[in-house]
Amino acid sequence: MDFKRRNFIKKATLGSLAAVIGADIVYGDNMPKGYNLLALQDPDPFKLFDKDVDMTLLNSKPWNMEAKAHLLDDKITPNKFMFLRNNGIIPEDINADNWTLTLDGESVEKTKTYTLNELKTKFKQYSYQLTLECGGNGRSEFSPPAKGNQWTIGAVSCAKWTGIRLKDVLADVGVKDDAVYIGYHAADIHLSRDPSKEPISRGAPIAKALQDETLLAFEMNGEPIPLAHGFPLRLVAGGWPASVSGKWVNRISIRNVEHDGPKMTGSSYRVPCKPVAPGEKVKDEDMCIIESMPVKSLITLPKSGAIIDKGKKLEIRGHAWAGELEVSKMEYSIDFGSTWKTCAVEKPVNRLAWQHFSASIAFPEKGYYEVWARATDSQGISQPMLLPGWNPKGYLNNACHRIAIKVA
Ligand SMILES: Nc1nc2c(c(=O)[nH]1)N[C@H]1C(S)=C(S)[C@@H](COP(=O)(O)O)O[C@H]1N2
Ligand SMILES: [Mo]
Repeated sequence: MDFKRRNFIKKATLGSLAAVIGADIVYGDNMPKGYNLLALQDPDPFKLFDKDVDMTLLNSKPWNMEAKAHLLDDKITPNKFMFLRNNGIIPEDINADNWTLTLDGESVEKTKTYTLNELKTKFKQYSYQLTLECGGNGRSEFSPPAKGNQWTIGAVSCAKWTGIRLKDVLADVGVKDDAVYIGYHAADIHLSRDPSKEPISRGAPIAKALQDETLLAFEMNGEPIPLAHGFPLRLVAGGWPASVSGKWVNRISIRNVEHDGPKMTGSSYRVPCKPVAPGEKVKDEDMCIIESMPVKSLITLPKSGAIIDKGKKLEIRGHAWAGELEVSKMEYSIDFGSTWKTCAVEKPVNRLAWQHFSASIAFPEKGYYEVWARATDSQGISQPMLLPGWNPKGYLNNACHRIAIKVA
């Protein structure tokens, strides 16, 4: 509960509490001093968003939640294990029946508005499994620390998205030759509730917007997108920071300049163009926009802390992804990175989907071990064993994932 509300309750009279709740508090005189009425407590976010109770709540204003590694074991991430990242307040009264999408901007041939139904019927539909990772995933490990949600490893998902190609809609409205960027606008509400402010409005270069897999999606895992994940219409641009994938999208601007909406400028979703020392101040003009996400992987089975019997092999599995690229090699180490052995790694089901790996590990004797996993992308770049380069906002931590194992 925030301070404002706590103070309010401390000072509140029974009459004012009743006014907030909308009913008399019949035995109100018996309430223990300072007691917080259930009706005034935050709603249960796990129930509210259909999330598994093992998910970790990072923030309630706005709602931010992440998964633990072992919860991400499914090949296709179900809603209950999908991280939730909001910059503002989830839109309150969405009516899909009168939802529209407007295409505008300096570089649109002619501003045009489509109803959701028009989009669904006029354009061909496609389904892709797309990896969405928050640019700040892994932020909690940086030192000196970076402000913002302290994501550990769980701000990544790979659901199956169904919708229409943004490129088909762009072709239908007509894009002028000078177009360089698209920027999304959405229906969520700024934390200040000032209607003139947007919580976030990011975008991508035209080349990314024109990729086959860049969707305007209306379904996730075969069902309407859950409200918190962008119902009824969401931009999905796999392989890039998930902040590019605008939820509750109602307008897309075709820009003749780099899009300049909130969280697109300054230091948001940017890293120093050249490496800097930890803690160094970096000028905004020396920060570059994050595009394709770096190579990364996650061991999703077993759960860290597993115990196995001596002489038994440990079966591990997980996923690996590499932004716009493919993962070409997957390895594990049980000796803190001194030697590495190969894991089997599958091809992605489609471009920009994560890939599955597995291995069967033999341990030489009883004791404590850590299994470290390391992916290498198709350009030969591997995950760093521990932390990658420090950056002021704590983005792009793609360090090797590690689990603890005891052989007993
Ligand atoms: N309209 C809108 N779109 C948004 C956001 C938001 O706050 N509002 N957050 C972005 C960020 S920073 C991330 S990481 C992803 C999170 O997607 P998810 O909540 O569906 O997992 O949505 C992106 N799209
Ligand atoms: Mo994000």
